[in-house]
Amino acid sequence: MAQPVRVAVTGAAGQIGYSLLFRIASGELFGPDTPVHLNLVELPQAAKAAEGTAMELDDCGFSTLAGIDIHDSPESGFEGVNWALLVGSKPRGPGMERNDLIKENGPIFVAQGKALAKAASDVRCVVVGNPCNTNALIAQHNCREVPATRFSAMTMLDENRAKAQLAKKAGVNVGEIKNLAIWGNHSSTMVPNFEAATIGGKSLTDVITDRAYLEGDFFTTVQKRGAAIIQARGKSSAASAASSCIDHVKNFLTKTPEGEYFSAAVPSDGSLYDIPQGLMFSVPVRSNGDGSYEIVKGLELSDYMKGRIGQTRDELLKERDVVKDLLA
Ligand code: NAX
Repeated sequence: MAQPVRVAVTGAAGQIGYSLLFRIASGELFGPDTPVHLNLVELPQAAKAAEGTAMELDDCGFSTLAGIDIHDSPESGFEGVNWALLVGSKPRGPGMERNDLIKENGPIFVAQGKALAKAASDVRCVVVGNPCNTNALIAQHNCREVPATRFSAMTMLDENRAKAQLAKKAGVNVGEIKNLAIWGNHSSTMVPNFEAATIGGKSLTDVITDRAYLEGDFFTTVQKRGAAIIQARGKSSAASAASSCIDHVKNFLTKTPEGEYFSAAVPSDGSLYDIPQGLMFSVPVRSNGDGSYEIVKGLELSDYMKGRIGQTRDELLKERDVVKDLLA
């Protein structure tokens, strides 16, 4: 068999970890012929719970699972890994403001960014833990050994949520909806750009002609979906987040079909769509299939979309300002 792909997952004993690890171990992510070695990275107090998850992973009898290690520090947990999936972070406490959460979680991503220097030379890092764009920015700044383009933050859950809403509205299978990119921050300012999307090869706005719905209910449902799930379940999204993380990594590993794209927050080089240089900004992306990617160029944005994108850009600039002391 081939050499195992080594994958670190932080927050391995958490809700998302519990869904994500089994799908990686089963061979779904890297294919049935590629063995996977998992590094479960947790806080010392949650290492015991991670052991339980590791026992269950063993008990599944996945032939693609080459090994599991449990680590209570990123320094040992990231050693030699090809993929680092940074899921663990502190949840927002009652009455906590977003800026407080950003400040609380920032140091985690400083330490994890530094520890990525020990990863394999081809490492790719995906940040899921919130606020994921800004956490990814912090990790990237603290690991100059790894090219910035190897860091991304996950907005695939937002894309999947948006597609599901539009598929229901149009009465079509979700697979009919293409090129529904999320722009900006994974937060309530995110912008699902319905104007460029298609349904069954036709322009989405020719199929769903109710503009008031698209600018109103559609936007707010997608932007507030996370909160609605917490209200219904009493816990935040977990299986859907794990599933979208699988989609995110697969999207980067697979050559994107001609004429299509997907959403991911990646570093801006400042040359496109008035997005300031360096921000981790969700944009439409095409993968070359070898892990490298390009941001889709030349998309027309209406004044309406530019206005919305401006709001999410301003929010990300403010977040960057809050953590400026952590950006090496
Ligand atoms: P849980 O609270 O269930 O689990 C988090 C786990 O992370 C815990 O086991 C904790 O011990 C561990 N942890 C905390 N700090 C750590 C550190 N420094 N190193 C290693 N492990 C650490 O949260 P869960 O529901 O799994 O969510 C994880 C993160 O994903 C949260 O920040 C959450 O807000 C974020 N989400 C991001 C989404 C996205 O689309 N980008 C959507 C889902 C989710 O809300």
